[in-house]
Amino acid sequence: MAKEYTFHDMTRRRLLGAAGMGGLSLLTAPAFAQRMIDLHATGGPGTRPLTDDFPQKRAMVLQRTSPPWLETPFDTFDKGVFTPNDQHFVSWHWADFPSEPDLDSYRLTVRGHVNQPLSLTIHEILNDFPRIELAAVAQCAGNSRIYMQPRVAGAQWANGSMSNALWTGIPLKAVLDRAGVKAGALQVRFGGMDKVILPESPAFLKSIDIDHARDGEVMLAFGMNGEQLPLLNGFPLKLVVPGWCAVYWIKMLSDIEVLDQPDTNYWTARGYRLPNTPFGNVKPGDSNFKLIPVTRNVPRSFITNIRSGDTIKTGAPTEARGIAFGGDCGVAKVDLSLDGGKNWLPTQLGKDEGKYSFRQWQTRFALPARGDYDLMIRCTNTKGEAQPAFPIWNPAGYMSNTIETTHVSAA
Ligand SMILES: Nc1nc2c(c(=O)[nH]1)N[C@H]1C(S)=C(S)[C@@H](COP(=O)(O)O)O[C@H]1N2
Ligand SMILES: [Mo]
Repeated sequence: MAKEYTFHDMTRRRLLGAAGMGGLSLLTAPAFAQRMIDLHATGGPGTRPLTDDFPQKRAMVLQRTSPPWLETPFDTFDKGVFTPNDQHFVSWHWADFPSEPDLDSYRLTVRGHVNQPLSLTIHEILNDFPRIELAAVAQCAGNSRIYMQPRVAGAQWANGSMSNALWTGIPLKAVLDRAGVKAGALQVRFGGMDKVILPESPAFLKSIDIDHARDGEVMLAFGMNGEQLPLLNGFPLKLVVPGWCAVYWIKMLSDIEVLDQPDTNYWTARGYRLPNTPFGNVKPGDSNFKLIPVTRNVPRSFITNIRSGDTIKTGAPTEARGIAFGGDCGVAKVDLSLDGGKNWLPTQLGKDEGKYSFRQWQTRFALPARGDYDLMIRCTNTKGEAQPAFPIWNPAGYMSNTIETTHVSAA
């Protein structure tokens, strides 16, 4: 039974989202205790402070203060497949967004190539449409960028610009149907309540194709793990595009425009592009490749209970566990290697929370003799796509899904 989200609920609790935000724009440097976290990254600075200075967030890895880039601490992923709301990662392009969105004046506009433009109140969004619920991983296209060698420009995310949640909302299709999409519609463009800082900067907008927008799964979400959205994750409404990179998941969603021409806005037409090569992989210095937009997620898997540098007792039965996701389809299998990828052992998959969700895996192993070992974990999705063994590199640092290696020693 889906939790009831009522207008009253959201109004009464909206102030939660504002706590502490007044001071956020004034923060230039973290003013809190400097507990540092080691991201195990080479080729540049590899540590970051942990911060609990942001509203509705517990300790997060601080990548940048304003606009906030906050990473989910990796040990969170060992505790379950759903990332708690107060540890769901945060990323914004522009620092100018409301610290207390006013629900009374909030409107979601639906306009463009439609028969009947709409201006929906939060009350109408909550009450006038069917509800849907699904689990889906939100992952920044630049997740794990810090591990690309040589390093590339952009947020130096380790593996924590991804999070999984159970999303509750209404199908985008239902809203588009109410507006009545005209024949000849090509794309749907989404914008939020955030504003550019410099007038010449392009507003952050993203578009998806009309058929994708009407697939019944793309969702306007107001609920996240049974709660309202945290402010920094897009309160009061967030576009959820299951299986696609989080860059499409517009936060503080306020505008939906149906286009009868391809979107020419910077962020759709030019930004967020990767090489049109297998796994988006190229060599530094290469330039003979085409760029294509980042779109769907690709399979990934992680060991969450063992970290590089750990020592394991020789011969002792040892538990390995972690998470995996298939990308834009489910997880078919997750395999573990104890010998740097020569041999692979099957693992047991945990509960299936839906094909876009994290899935837990676990197994037991023993390291036969003293020495150093490279543990590797590999996800194969239900389309038969497996993670590659070679390191992926591209100039923007997008869509890395190389098999993860954990260096341990048996003693
Ligand atoms: N309105 C708005 N939505 C946005 C963005 C933004 O800058 N503004 N950034 C996008 C990117 S690149 C990412 S990775 C996700 C981050 O979502 P989160 O902060 O809820 O984790 O939001 C996406 N939606
Ligand atoms: Mo992102």
